[in-house]
Amino acid sequence: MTDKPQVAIHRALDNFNIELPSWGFANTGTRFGKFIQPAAAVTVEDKFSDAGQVHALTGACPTVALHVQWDMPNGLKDVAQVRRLAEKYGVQPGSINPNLFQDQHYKYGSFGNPDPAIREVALQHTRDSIEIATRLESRDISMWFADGSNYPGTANIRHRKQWFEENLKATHDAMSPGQRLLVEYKPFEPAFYHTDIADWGMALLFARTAGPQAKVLVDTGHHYSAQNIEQIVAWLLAEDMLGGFHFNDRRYADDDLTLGSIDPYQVFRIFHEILYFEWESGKPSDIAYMIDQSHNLKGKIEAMIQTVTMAQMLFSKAAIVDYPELAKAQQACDLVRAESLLQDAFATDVRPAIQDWRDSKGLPKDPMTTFRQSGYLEQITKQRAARNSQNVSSYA
Ligand code: RM4
Ligand code: MN
Ligand code: MN
Repeated sequence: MTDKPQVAIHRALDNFNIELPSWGFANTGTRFGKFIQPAAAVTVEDKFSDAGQVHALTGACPTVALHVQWDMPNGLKDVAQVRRLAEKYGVQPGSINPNLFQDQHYKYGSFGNPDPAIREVALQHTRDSIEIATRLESRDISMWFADGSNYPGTANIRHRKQWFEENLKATHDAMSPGQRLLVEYKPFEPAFYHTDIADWGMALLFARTAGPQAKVLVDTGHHYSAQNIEQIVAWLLAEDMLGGFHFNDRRYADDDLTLGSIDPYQVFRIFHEILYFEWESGKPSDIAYMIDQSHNLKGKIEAMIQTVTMAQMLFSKAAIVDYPELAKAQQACDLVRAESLLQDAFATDVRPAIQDWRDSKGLPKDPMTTFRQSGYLEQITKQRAARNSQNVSSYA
């Protein structure tokens, strides 16, 4: 590798942070059941502790996303504790995720519920979440809705759209100037006929209606097979509407598999569109990179380390595409040359340069091996096994 790519990789990694999901450290499962891991996080303190480990080993995860109901069940009363944990474990609260899908009253929806009283409950929870974000100095309020319907004819799709617009505007009005509202979309699940925010176009329209601080959140798992996600990314960048990512990989649906485990080239192409945009426009993009994965079978901390190092690798590969040459080849319609420039970057072994970067930051060269040798997993397994053994779930 010449000097130039090495420099590009170091610069790219200096600017690349990725947020960890608190829920990725807890016991989760499929709808058919949970396989309990003795080392899984039980309390919010465990989650901060585990996230702190991943950050200490990778240097790339200074924040942890919080799901209000799971991590702060007492709402504002839990703020002081979360601040204390952030201080203790060296990871700050990141995006705040209101939970509008779990409580019994959301059976027929939250912002799209035909009952105005329930829409108001959902809005109030969202306002409380914004207040939590303010007190925790979190910038992003990240909204995912399970709203939708299961059978044709059972919901007034246009009315629901309007109710969403009203509540999203009210949400936007409740934010302070520095905050952002991230609107996530998903084509199906848990609703299987229609979902109120089913794709990026709907999320974009809602974000535009809500106000200037609203942007779209792209969860890579929330697309139909074969959909061109990097084109969506390029369009959102061009519209200045790309707010953040939830990264995970998929084979069939919203599988929440480890990033890059199925299709690393796709993640590379997404990063490429972002970095190409930055090079061409001369301005940095303002994107919250977040992980949205919860591993049911893999060890949770190991899976997170795997994810972060994979993200760093694919981001580094995207950072060494020869942009001036690519622009020339595209302009000249030299298809093979243009395509090869991407393929050459993707084929480059960037691991030595990444190890070098880690070394320069005083980080372990190989975070996974260091984690495995650290004894942390054995220690938490001992501490948490008894509490986790109480945790059982079944489908029916
Ligand atoms: C959803 C969506 C949300 C996440 C929940 C747990 O499918 O991806 O972002 O918060 O799962
Ligand atoms: Mn998500
Ligand atoms: Mn999802």
